[in-house]
Amino acid sequence: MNRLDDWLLRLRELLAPLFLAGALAAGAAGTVLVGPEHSDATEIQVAAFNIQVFGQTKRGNAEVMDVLVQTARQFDILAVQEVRDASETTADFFLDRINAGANLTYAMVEGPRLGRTSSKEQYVIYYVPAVVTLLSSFTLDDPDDLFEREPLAAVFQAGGFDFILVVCHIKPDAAEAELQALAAAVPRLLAQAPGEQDLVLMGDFNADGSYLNEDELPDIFAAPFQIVISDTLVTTTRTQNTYDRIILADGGASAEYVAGSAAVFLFDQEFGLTDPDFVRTVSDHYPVYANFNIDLGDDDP
Ligand SMILES: [Ca+2]
Ligand SMILES: [Ca+2]
Ligand SMILES: [Ca+2]
Ligand SMILES: [Ca+2]
Repeated sequence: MNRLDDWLLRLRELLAPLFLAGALAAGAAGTVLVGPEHSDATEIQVAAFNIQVFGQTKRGNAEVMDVLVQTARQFDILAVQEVRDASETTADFFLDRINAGANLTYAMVEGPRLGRTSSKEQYVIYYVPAVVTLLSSFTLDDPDDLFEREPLAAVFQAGGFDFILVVCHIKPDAAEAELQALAAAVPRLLAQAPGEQDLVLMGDFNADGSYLNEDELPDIFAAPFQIVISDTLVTTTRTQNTYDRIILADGGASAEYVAGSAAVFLFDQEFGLTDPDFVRTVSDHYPVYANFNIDLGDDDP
């Protein structure tokens, strides 16, 4: 690389946040955003994002970090999967970056490093305490080792909406078995928050393509489940698959769910990113999100 190229690259890195800010201000695509940067008192926006091998290498890429930070700030809650860092510093690093210059401060719930091999992954749920209160959190007990990465759950309250958020990164090669285990675990998840009826399951469920015939998903999550990220949506940057899902359990959260709000956050379109290689460097997944009313009053029994 010659000195001019080097200088241009550095300039681009320095200016990247400005371009992103401009794209945000312009509201590039048609997404209806109600997250903390968009101050909506009646709804919250809850997202899940597999940030593909999110560790020291990725966090060292300033342009990628700008996209991740600007993406996180769109949402009141962001459930991140695939934090992979043996030093366990990346979750804090990302939190510090999100909060540097944010309008509202974020906090986080961090799960343990999970996995059957030396390749471990962590779930980290980022949230805005001024909007949502964290009541409790736990990792699901997995005594029979049904999950490669057992789900992390967090009980949140926002206005009149209290709910259990469950994030899980389903193992691709065991998608059907792990999803059945997740559906079967719902009574145990609900039991951790007595009286709570609202359960939101979200994450990279690998629920499409060669890993799972998506026609089988409604069988695994039969009524009263509601699959709000539906089969035609594309949630990856490399394929046409619907790996990432949001599923509402027991119907309780359906009352607060804003009908039709579940969608994919196309960060490339939102931020005007046109280089597909760069987009894929950010992640092989897009975030998925859904909006919930918080001003309806608590309808739990
Ligand atoms: Ca396990
Ligand atoms: Ca509730
Ligand atoms: Ca699909
Ligand atoms: Ca409810």
